[in-house]
Amino acid sequence: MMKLYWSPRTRSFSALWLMEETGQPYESVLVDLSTGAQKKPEYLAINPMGKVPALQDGDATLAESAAICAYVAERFPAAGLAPPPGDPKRAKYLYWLFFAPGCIEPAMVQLATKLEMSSTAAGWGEATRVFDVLDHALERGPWILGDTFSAADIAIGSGLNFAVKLFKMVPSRPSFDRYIEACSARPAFQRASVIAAG
Ligand SMILES: N[C@@H](CCC(=O)N[C@@H](CS)C(=O)NCC(=O)O)C(=O)O
Repeated sequence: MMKLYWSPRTRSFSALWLMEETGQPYESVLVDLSTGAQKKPEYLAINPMGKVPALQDGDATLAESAAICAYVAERFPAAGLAPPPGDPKRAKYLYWLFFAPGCIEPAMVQLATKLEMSSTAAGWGEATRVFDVLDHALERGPWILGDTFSAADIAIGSGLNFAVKLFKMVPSRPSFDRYIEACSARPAFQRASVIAAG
């Protein structure tokens, strides 16, 4: 059975939500960040970055929320969380799955910290443009691929929920509010929220 290492009120919510979407059994292992458990040698052997989430699947171990999304979506194809190779939607699926950690995440941190940075040097360019692009892509909805829900929505939706709704790091927009509402209405999201609340 897969082992998910996570901690409440962190980015590891996406991995909880993801596992709940698969309907597969998994063992949830709480990492107590307040005691520094994430920087202890036993945990660093799982994720040398000392961050949650991380996932163990037999001999396979990985971290990074978006990588976990990609891995689990492929591991359980019947859950329908990723358009398969050959499906024209796969290109945009991969694009948005990488856009989450590559552009949304750093843009969100940049807005929250008001860090000035050259948009040419920054791989995500201008933070406001990142959210303009996302806003435009979410206009049609309900999901980032249109009618198809995928693991990319878990990567993006949990980030937006965190940055827009919970921590107000990024100004809200009607498309973001609609999207967060659609994500939060999913039974798997709700089950994950109950687990995360302890
Ligand atoms: N890039 C990582 C970020 C993970 C991350 O930043 N986790 C934070 C919680 S939100 C953490 O574990 N912090 C503990 C620490 O830095 O000591 C991902 O997307 O999974």
